[in-house]
Amino acid sequence: MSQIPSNALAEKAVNTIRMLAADGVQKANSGHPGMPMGAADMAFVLWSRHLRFDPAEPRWIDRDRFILSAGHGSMLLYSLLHLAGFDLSLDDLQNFRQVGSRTPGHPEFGHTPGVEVTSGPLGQGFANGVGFALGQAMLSAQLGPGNPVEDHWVYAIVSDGDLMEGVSAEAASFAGHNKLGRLVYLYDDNQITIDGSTSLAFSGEDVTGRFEAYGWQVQSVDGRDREGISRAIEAAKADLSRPSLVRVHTTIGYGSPNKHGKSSSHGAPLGEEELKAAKEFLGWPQEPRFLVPDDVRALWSEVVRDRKAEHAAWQRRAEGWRAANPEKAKLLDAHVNRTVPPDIAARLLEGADASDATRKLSQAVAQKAAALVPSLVGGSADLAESNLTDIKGAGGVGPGQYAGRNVHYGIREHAMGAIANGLAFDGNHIPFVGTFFVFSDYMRPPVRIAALARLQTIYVWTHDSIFLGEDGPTHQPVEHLTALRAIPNLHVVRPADGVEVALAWAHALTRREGPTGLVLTRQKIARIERTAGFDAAQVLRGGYLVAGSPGAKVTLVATGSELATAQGAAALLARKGIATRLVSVPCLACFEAQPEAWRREVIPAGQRVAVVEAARGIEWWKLAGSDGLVIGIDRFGASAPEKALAEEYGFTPEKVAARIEGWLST
Ligand SMILES: Cc1ncc(C[n+]2csc(CCOP(=O)(O)OP(=O)(O)O)c2C)c(N)n1
Repeated sequence: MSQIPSNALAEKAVNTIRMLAADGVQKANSGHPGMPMGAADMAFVLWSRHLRFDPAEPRWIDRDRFILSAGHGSMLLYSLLHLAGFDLSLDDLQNFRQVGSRTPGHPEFGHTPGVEVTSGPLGQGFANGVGFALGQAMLSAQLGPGNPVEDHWVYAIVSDGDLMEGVSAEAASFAGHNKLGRLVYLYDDNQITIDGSTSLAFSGEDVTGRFEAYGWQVQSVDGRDREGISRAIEAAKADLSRPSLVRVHTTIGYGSPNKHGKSSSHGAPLGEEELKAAKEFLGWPQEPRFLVPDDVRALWSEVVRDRKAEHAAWQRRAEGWRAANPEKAKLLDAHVNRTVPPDIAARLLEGADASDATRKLSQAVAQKAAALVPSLVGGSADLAESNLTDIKGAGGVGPGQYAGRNVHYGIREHAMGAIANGLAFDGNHIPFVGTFFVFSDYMRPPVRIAALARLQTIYVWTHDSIFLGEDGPTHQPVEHLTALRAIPNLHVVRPADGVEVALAWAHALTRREGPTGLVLTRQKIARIERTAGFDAAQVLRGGYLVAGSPGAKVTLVATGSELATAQGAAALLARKGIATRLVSVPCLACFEAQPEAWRREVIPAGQRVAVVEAARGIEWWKLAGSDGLVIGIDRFGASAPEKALAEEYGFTPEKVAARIEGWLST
């Protein structure tokens, strides 16, 4: 541990953070100075005295994780990363919020070394941290005592906004239940949000009581009391049986004589005059801007030198552990590399040529996948029985029991998505999480972040259409395929049978640059008959020809359960002398990413195209074209048996064939 700096030097180091943030926001003429200025003391204490890191190896597996959940305070994080020697220069800080800079408005994972999560949508980072702690506990339990990931902590700075968002409540409840004691969250309790005082909307709430009731340890400390903050962090770590929240009472915009304690310092530059006044107030030179005094630089070099020594000591221990535990070392590597066998598609395809409810087919494939991919961990929001997500024989995760591979997220879809993202950000697991497709709405914010941050998160969304039946329109997705397909970099895959399900899983397991949603039926699907010579690899292209009459001028496109319906319709049309080609498009985004030659082979020019999908269908018009037909659904579903709904909504082979015949005759 480095020498604790004198009070004067510590004060200077804290002011360095404040002024880097204020200068950065001023230069960009945009951003949030108040939070960094108010939280600079706690950030300095945490980073200089407690946080374990090595700037030369930002992904060191036993580093402490630091999450800035209040991502709008990004200049705080960028200043810390710069001072702590990460690959982020003063030039980068000066380019805050500019085109192509490494210092975007809110932290973006994969964009800036040392940024652990993409944060900004309040509450997400809070829940991501829970995923990090869960991942640490699970991997550590698999590896046994003395392992090389045993000893790290998950720290976060969270704000009023984070704690008001429901997702943090879900995640806190989950963390308390599961006794994730390696979480240490510092709450920037400044009682100010954008609209003004928290008394406008957050007054009567007993945050301490609420978190204690969740099973957290809660402490309170003054935000300028650096020793007190440090002691609180020690006390949080001393209680391994509970996560910890340290309420740090701060003043937003501290140092700005006219804006401190006010929402005016939250989200706008201080302004030249006020910046000048703040520098005067803090005894800081007016020029140069972005000043890092030499003694502050020296302080940080000392901190970094000590941290590197800790890393080196860890490396020696880890090598010893590897030598003594070769099998466990392999397991660790399989997690860290998220190893997937190169022939995964072929392995999952073995015996997969079956027809059934696609959720059931998925269950069978997931068992095989879990045996082949040690880092795969499952879970569901209390619907494991319906989503069929359990990894059989692998055991559940619960309080103090982390060696299982099935996470019980409870009925907390939003936090489930964000916790899964935490696992994926951390990178040592491939998480898959299940719920009813209609409730993908409840987890949409983390799905969007997963797509943006290029995370390998897998969603098992079952009960994928009105054909789930009697539960009725509250449970019947209609617009969800369209809504999710609108998210860039999310692959929505709606397979039709065992072959497509196996390849959908293979795709999800090998796709490292973004999330995949598997959209699966509750009901059984009739067998799909493919033309001889079918090559399973074609499924991975997102769209392929299932069957076709030579010379046909009409192509029927369908997905999931409607592929069998369209196949039935094609047979009826053939009897009337109307030849068709049948195309399956289990993944529209994958198909659209194919070279034009493939797309043209699947849907040749000059074809009339009819798409059949029991959903909103808006996105299919690009394939159908202006003389095409989209047989979809433009109203909500209804509570009735599946077969009655198929009649009512026009999704029997007969009704589909009749629609197509009518369309062709116009
Ligand atoms: C989900 C979400 N809703 C709204 C916002 C817009 N927003 C950014 S900061 C903020 C509130 C700021 O209050 P607080 O969290 O206390 O931060 P501080 O004022 O202390 O900087 C809001 C509403 C957001 N980033 N995320």
